[in-house]
Amino acid sequence: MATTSTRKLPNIIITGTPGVGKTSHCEALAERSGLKHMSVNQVVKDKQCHEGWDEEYQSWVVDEDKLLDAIEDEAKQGGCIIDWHACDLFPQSWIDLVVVLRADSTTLYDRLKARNYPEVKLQENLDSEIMEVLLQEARDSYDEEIVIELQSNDTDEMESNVDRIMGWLEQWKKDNE
Ligand code: DAT
Repeated sequence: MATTSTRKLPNIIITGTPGVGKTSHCEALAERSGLKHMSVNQVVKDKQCHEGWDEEYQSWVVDEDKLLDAIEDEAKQGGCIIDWHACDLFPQSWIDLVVVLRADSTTLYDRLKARNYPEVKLQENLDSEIMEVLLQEARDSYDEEIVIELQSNDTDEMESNVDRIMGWLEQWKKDNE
């Protein structure tokens, strides 16, 4: 059962396939809202919440228990914008809004190619986006009314997404005064 009783500010997850625009959205949102951008990637690296480096995927193998321990205090305080390409590990009771960003395949392909992703990782991520894996994970893990899907193909969409989340935040503050 979710409870916001200990939080004066909400916690928001910004999730989606790598390259959809999570970091860009989190940075813009953090600047406008004053909430903290919690880059899980950075936490994993800084606090060593991993079991080593996966050469094939060129990424850390995350130790989820360590990660949750590392962010628990901050998350319980509230006011975090959690930036991560998975969302099912965070306890429901911590989370007030889950934003799943989406991008068209061609747009995503170009973004991942520009990052020099290994072919196997690029293809898996494109498949995952097409199959709506992250959207389904969000819907399976949280109440449907807190999960929103937003398109992130260009800057106009990003601006309107940030406006929309800011609107949601103002309403949350009023409702939780
Ligand atoms: P993620 O954190 O999901 O991996 P990102 O924020 O690093 O994604 O974005 C990847 C690249 O795509 C980066 O060069 C910024 C660009 N991008 C992302 N979303 C965008 C949008 N809505 N409009 C324009 N560029 C965008």
